[in-house]
Amino acid sequence: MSPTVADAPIPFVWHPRTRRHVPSAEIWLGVRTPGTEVVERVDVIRDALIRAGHREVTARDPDRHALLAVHSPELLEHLRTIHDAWAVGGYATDPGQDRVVPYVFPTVGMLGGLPARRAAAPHARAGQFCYDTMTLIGPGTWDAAEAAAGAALTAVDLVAEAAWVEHEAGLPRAEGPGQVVPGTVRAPIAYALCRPPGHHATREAFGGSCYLNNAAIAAEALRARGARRVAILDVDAHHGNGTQTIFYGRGDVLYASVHVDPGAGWFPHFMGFADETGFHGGVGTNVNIPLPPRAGDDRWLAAVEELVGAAAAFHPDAVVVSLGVDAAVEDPESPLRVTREGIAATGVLLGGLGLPTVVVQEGGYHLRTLGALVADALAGIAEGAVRASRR
Ligand code: SP5
Ligand code: ZN
Repeated sequence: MSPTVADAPIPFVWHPRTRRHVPSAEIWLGVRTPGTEVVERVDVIRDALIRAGHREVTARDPDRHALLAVHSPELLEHLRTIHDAWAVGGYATDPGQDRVVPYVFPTVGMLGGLPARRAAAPHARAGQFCYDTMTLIGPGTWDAAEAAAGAALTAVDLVAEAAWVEHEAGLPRAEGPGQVVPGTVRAPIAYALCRPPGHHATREAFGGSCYLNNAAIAAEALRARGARRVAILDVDAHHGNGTQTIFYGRGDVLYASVHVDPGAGWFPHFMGFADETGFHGGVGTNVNIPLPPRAGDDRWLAAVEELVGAAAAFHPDAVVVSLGVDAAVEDPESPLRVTREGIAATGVLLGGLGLPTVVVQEGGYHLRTLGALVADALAGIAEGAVRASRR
């Protein structure tokens, strides 16, 4: 299977501001290690997509209510202001740390049932909203996170508007301007080159190299555009604990993920198990398929098929794909062993749903292959959508 995109280009959205986030390091077990979610990631992906003939679109700014649909005002305020407070606090010279790094975490175990007060010291507030020590904040982090969310929202605009144009042409795709409903023609697809990624960010906390949950923001924006049910399919190598948490009690948004088994010792460690299936109004709308480390194409693609089956049975009006390509065998951040062909075939399966689809970039850290992997995944999605429209 080698899909080509010449006849099925996908608009891709980004903003140069996504380059302003320079993590510089991750504090790993107390040790300063090189950052993995680096600026060059956008450059190699962008180059590959331009070379593949896709059309570049500049992201708009996100509207505040679209961010508040997913995140608490306190988290947004923290992300927007904490680096300035850190700079004023002089931490860059004493103790010599220019990035915002937490040291104390107000866990449930610490508070014993009391609510966490807003800490006075910036170095304490750092641990109030961040749940790990790997996700640092620099001077451009908020700008980039905001731009990434804007990219996801612009991709939603493109998909919803394409759906309406098809409807105007007599094709049953949309009920009103910018509205999304299911139809019978090749589904519109748009890709958001989000950086930093988002699926580890919860309503009020961040971590795992993520700050704002771009996929969740896209899903809520699709709902605001008229999609009654949205399926989020997460093929990043890690479980998207943030996205799961945001929609865990919701029956209108399905979250379905394949990832390396947290029970085998992999991030995010505490979530992503198969028995997490949703609660309250969301019982049965959360699907986790953990795979053993070293799983390759066969197990991976069987799991993706299962996710796609769960999504089809959910009868969504639109789909959000959390597209990480860190399951690839070359990737330094995951032990999974999916080949380049396996990534392309993953795309074909996802596109085969034949629904309006917003693709959001998550992880993928092997710079030499990252661009090709994303381009192949998108080509696969386009190919799958074309095949679905002929069925
Ligand atoms: C979006 C995404 O793929 N986030 C991945 C976050 C998982 N990071 C786990 C890192 C575990 C320790 N890595 C050691 C390398 C330190 N530089
Ligand atoms: Zn990942």
